[in-house]
Amino acid sequence: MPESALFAETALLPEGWCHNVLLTFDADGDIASVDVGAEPGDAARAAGPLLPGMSNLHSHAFQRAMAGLAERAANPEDSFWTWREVMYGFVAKVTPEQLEAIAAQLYLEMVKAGYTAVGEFHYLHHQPDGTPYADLPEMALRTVAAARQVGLGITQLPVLYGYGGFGGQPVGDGQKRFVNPVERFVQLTEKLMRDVGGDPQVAVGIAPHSLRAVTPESLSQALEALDALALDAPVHIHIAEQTKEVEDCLAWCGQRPVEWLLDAQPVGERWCLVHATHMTPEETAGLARSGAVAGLCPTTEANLGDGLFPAPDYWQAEGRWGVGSDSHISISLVEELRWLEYGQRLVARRRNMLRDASGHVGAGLYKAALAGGAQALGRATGAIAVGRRADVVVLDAEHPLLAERDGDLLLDAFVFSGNQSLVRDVMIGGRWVVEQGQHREEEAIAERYRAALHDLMA
Ligand code: NGQ
Ligand code: ZN
Repeated sequence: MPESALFAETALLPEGWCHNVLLTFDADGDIASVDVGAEPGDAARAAGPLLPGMSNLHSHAFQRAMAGLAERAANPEDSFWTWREVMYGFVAKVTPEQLEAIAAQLYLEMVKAGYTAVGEFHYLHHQPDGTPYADLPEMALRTVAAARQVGLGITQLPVLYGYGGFGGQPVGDGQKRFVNPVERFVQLTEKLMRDVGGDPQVAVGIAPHSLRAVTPESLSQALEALDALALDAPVHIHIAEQTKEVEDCLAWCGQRPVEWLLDAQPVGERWCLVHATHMTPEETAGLARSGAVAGLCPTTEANLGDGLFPAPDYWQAEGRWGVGSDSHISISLVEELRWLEYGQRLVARRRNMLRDASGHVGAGLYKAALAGGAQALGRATGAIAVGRRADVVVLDAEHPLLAERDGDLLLDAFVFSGNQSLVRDVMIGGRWVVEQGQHREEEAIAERYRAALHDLMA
């Protein structure tokens, strides 16, 4: 049952930390009113400080099931590209039932970490031999079913994948489950939109996989088709993650990936450029100016040896950004945020680098990622305010780590010292999804995940 009201002694609102906050919700799970300095009346009471829930803007759900399988040295030249071969071997076998079981376990871990929405960058479309399923968006719908089971908000981003490298190179065997001609990709997206339409917990955008996997023509065609369906739907793309990708792009067109995209497409607020690791100062400034979101995935970028995002320049230019757990080597919101800062500290040999006007680094990171994540996923989330989704996180006020911490200091402690989860309760769309650190279907979801892994690893 959805709650109709919630009272919190302290809550992070857009104007800052406020006391005695009473929220009411409508039947769809949107926030209908916010009153500060209110009486609780008979509203449910939050057991600790209330935060807006975080968006996880970049996920490949199936990869959760291979976390740890690519950490064994096989070749002195192990790299992103050899990891990708391991990943292709793994993805070759996953069935629709297994994908749903893996995604449910993953999304359960996400809500327990304090994520209240996910952007599922989904390219595992077809059967192992590349034949489409009878229902084109079968696999995409499995991730939606998993999100619904857990109660997580989802922006499904079906991926356009057509080629194996810049300039329209043919795909390899490991990529055949991903491939659609543009026309069939548009059919898949349309069918998906129709099947999930009207559910406030679900949105649909599109994701051209990368400049390696599309041509300028197919990219433009897909964007035109999306415009005909939904003008403001999100568009996500992997970009400039690896130096080899930058070199190959230069060899193909004489421009760098971010430079090319900013020139070729009207990159703006509906866009999310995932990674954007390798940029010149001009590209960094251009991306910030565009109003698009940089989709940063620090634990995956570290795990895959991508390089370091030029965060100091991007912060200087007031660029927008959010975080994603991407390959799911870690499902820890605080780890994503703190590694963004730690990467910079290790290189610059300084401290407190990615700061905002408040000077509170943890709090500043949390607030910026809230705004950027919500923008990238195209749903009304990311703030405790009228008209936004009732997606909130209650921190564990009784935890010793949070003793004598409040306001932005509380967020600094959450981000930098939380390893055991400091998330107590999570409400999504007005429904309690996590209570006292537990999800109602935890056991059943884990059991189904173990069974899927047993079959997959056989
Ligand atoms: C992916 N993941 O699509 O899962 C990619 C690897 C590629 C990341 N880039 C494959 N982290 O980029 O070709
Ligand atoms: Zn990715």
